Amino acid sequence: MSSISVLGEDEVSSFFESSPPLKNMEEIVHKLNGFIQLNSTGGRRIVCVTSGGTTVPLEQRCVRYIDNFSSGNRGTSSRLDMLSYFSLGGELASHIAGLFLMIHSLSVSSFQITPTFEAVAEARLLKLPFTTIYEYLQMLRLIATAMKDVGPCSMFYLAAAVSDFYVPWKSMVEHKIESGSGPLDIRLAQVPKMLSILRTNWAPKAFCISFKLETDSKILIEKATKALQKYKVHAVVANELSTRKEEVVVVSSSGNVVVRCNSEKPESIVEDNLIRLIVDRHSTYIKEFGT
Ligand code: 9Z3
Repeated sequence: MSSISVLGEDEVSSFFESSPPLKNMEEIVHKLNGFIQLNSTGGRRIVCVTSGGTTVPLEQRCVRYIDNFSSGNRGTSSRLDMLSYFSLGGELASHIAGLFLMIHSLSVSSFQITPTFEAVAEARLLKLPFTTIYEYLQMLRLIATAMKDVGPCSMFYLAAAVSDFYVPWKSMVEHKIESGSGPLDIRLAQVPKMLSILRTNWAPKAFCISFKLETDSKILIEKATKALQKYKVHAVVANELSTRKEEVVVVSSSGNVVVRCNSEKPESIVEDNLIRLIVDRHSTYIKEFGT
């Protein structure tokens, strides 16, 4: 078996070839390149935070769609925590700043950030909205390939809830599916996993954090461990739907770390401790790369 088929590269290529092209592709590329050029200096980091859920349209002129659950809180809170961690200094000297590319779902209202942070983030934040799985994955590929040269200073923090199943564009009906003729049968194809390709081809030197969501806590850690091994990401943040705001487990080759809110601080959120851990690990990764 060739390495190409192991990575599922054929499935990935045919997914992109058959996807409807991004409407504002040129504008996105322009913004992206400008952003990276402006910010990839002096060892600064660029973090791509994805947030929100992707949709799977059922009709090309979409009236109905299948949605992946996500309120967008994880992505937004994580980004704000990264921002305050970077701007408050601490272990990170002033010449290193946090920069953010945020893919967020249009349907997520919690994306709004406070004016104070907005001011800090100016020119340091590029927001790229997505709705469908097609838009999300095309944008992720654009970002990852554009960030390739940022090397170990780049991070992917993939908190978006990404559809596992979709209707391929070519087999999707154009017009609104007619009702009134009994039950509807839809066959969904599997969305090819892009994480391996991101790690091996798109941005191989980037620090990469993915998330694993389950509703059955009994299988969560096992699934996260499998994802870590299969996709060779640097850590998988495992969370169970009902407890995701209180607890996550960071699964990595150095062991599993349970991360919770600070019990003595009522206003504390799990992201405060999660981001500290992830940013510290990224610092170590950058140092190791440089030696
Ligand atoms: C997550 O697991 C996120 O933590 C949540 C955050 C979506 C649960 P909220 O937005 O929730 O704060 O309401 N994201 C990743 C989910 C996902 O699609 N993971 C894939 C999987 O589990 C791997 S790429 O298979």
